Amino acid sequence: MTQTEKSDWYPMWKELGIDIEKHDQLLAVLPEVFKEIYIDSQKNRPEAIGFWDFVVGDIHGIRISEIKKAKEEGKKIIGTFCLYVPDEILFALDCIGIGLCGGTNFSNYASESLLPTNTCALIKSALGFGIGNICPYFAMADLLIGETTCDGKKKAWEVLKEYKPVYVMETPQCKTRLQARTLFIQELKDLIAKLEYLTGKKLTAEALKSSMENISKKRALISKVYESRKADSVPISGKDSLLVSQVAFYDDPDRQIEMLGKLVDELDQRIKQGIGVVEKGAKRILVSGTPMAIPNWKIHHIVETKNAVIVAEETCTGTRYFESQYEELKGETIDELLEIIADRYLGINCACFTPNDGRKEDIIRLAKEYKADGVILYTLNFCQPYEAEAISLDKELKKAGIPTLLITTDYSSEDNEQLNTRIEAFLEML
Ligand code: BJ8
Repeated sequence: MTQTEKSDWYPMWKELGIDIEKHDQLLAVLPEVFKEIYIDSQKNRPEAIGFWDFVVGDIHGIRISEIKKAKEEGKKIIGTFCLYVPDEILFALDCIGIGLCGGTNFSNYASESLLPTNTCALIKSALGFGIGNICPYFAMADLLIGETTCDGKKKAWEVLKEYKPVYVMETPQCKTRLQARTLFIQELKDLIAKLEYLTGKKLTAEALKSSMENISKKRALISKVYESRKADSVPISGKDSLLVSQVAFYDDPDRQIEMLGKLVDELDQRIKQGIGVVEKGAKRILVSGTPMAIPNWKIHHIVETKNAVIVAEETCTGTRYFESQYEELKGETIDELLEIIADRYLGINCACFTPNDGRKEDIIRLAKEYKADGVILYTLNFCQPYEAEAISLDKELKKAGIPTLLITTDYSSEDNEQLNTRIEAFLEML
């Protein structure tokens, strides 16, 4: 992928069955939004971030053409919607895994009549993109893998299966139980069997181990980007860091490793030279809650236009994506490696589990590590697991002496005024 290449992607989109009129409308809005949020309102960004600007600028172009080529060469394309579907297994079987969560209400028109009104924005958006034929990644997918996390998603898979082959992995509900681990390992084995059938390939321990090492390398580099945000002054904005995580869900892992390496080197240099994106002493915010898929930059944008900076996200597009790294990979057989994978994933504290006390501990630890002045508990409307946890976390964090602000919102801009006022008041009080 080169940053100077410009191509006409229309023939490819037509071949994929994309609704060109709607897609044009989408692509007419996205660059403007990106320019306003990322280019015009930020200064002193790291140079290496230019790669991520380019990726968003060509969001349905080069990467789609790469995937299309890989598909023509026999690779299978797998769409996923949750961290709990292990990328390392997909790539070990020579598949390409693509995160398909949606972050805009642009696509809701296509899913509204198929879902109850009280469905969260992320599900409405993701389904709308697929069903409305406006997402080439979805169009390209040979298989969608769902999971049994929240109720909204469980029912979404039943709708989606009318449009694409869907396979549902069962994720345990009480993940600390001994049998949860056994169940999850069995689910991983069933997933492997499903993918082996789809690809006609047999998983080997060597391929699995090498894929685990590769994905782990990518996660470790994202973790280093986050590590740099502990500095004062912060060398990269919350908006840019969020973009880095969002792109990691669908870009080629090897290219990510290369580009993240360059970014991390630059961030190290910036810290040594004292170069930051905000003044020293600017208010530092930790955001915790539901994932933020592209182009959901709403809260970050509001916070960071107020001389404050988001220093970390306790979300699945944040620390939950890369924390709990594999220690030294000791396993040699598939069974041993699957145990390591299961232990890593069952260490992720998503609100869909009960009990989920680990999340409170994570937030308190992260607030300390990133020297956050306050925490924004961010939830999408109608997301019961995260809304419920936000209420109890609010009390617990206050008890621990950490100021909090509870925000429940969606992808529209209708509440922007109100959020502006509330966030401003919160920052003033810190
Ligand atoms: S591991 S957070 S990616 S389930 S916002 S769809 S929970 S109603 S996205 Fe998630 Fe996996 Fe958990 Fe992470 Fe449901 Fe809530 Fe909507 Fe959500």
